[in-house]
Amino acid sequence: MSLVEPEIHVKQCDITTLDCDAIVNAANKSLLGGGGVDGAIHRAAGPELLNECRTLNGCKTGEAKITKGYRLPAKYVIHTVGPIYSGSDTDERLLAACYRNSLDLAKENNLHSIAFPAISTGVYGYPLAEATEVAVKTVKEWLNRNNDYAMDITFCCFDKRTSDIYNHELKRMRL
Ligand code: AR6
Repeated sequence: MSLVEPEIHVKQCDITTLDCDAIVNAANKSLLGGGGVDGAIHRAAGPELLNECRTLNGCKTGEAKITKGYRLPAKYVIHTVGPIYSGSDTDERLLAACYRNSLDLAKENNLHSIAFPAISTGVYGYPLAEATEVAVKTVKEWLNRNNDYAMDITFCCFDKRTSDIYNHELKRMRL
């Protein structure tokens, strides 16, 4: 078993411009589009994405489903549904499940690069610092458990405040 060095990047950009195997969509349970990053992904991918999403019968909070990327530079879109922040213990469990299930799905499909937006931290109201801690911790745990599989991970941050918080958290976790 060969061990591979984990690759984690923080980029401040629009996720729809990223040319990786999969980008992750912070969707809602219908998987039929919405605002924020979901709206941007559907606009950039084109109407074929919505057509494929209609066949998926939605998605539960914390779970993930995969579609093709259509007109996006990314080959696939992994749609996951973050929790609507409630301040209860389930928030962290469900947010961690989004990252873990997205990574598991990417691996099942033999994908080796993935970009995540800051799931739940927009419309769904999850405080950014707390959500970042969950994202980084969960990704780190996943990489440790899958250290024989090459996976390049990008945290795609839409603004500087988000990328500063991610960089700070990665430093704190020594990644
Ligand atoms: N590229 C990267 N990140 C982005 C982009 C983009 N193009 N656009 C926004 N963000 P949100 P949520 C960031 O609200 O909180 C939708 O209507 C944004 O700045 O998109 O999980 C869905 O349909 C923030 O940091 O997702 C759901 O109903 C992060 O992406 C609901 O919103 C997440 O913000 C999901 O809410």
